[in-house]
Amino acid sequence: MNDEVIQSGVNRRDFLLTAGGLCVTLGMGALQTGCAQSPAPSSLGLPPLPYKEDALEPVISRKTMEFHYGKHHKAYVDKTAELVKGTGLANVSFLEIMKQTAAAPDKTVLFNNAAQSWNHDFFWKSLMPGGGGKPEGEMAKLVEKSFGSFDNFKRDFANAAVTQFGSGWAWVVLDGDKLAVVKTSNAENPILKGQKPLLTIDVWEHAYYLDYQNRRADYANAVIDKLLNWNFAASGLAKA
Ligand code: MN3
Repeated sequence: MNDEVIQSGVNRRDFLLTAGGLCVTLGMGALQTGCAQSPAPSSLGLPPLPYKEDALEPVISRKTMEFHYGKHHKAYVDKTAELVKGTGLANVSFLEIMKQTAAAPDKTVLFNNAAQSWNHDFFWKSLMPGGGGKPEGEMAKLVEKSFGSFDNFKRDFANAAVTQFGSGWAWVVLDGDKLAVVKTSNAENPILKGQKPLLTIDVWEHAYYLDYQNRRADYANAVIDKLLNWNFAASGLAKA
């Protein structure tokens, strides 16, 4: 299945039935005349991976990515879209759904799926082929100021990933004027505690079991050393 189909769920060559009547598209670049615009795309689709499924090998295998992105992440997105139908949340972002349902006991399933959708998109952006190493510039200064040294940071981040009991996430967040390492259970997200996520590592077993089995520490250290996207973290800092 190509990216276009994955993202939209609709192949452009298909006949599209819109609110305005039958609308025929003739392929890429064809003019659509005499037919209504397609419905505004929901903001709740599966975001594209920022790299190919095999791009993180050997740290994370293509097989893991096929399941993790193509099955797990997609299932959270699909379930969210299903659950918001007919509610006032059908056209808002995963982040907004997460915020609006976090304190609603009767919306736990929606919260879990929306938060997991957001968390996974953020996780893919937290990684890059050829990543890892030390950050530069402002981020390097902030790491030093917050943890004392880059080695201390690495130790703390790996430790959070390893000691999160059961399913969850390890995060690097901006908390006030310093960085902090925190961990959350299941779908929980530090945004809900007023912290700004800059990087994350998924420590649900589905994230590493095919490649590392029970060796979560090996997975966490390999991700930190070889995949962390410090440019993405810096872009989050710039927006803070
Ligand atoms: Mn996951």
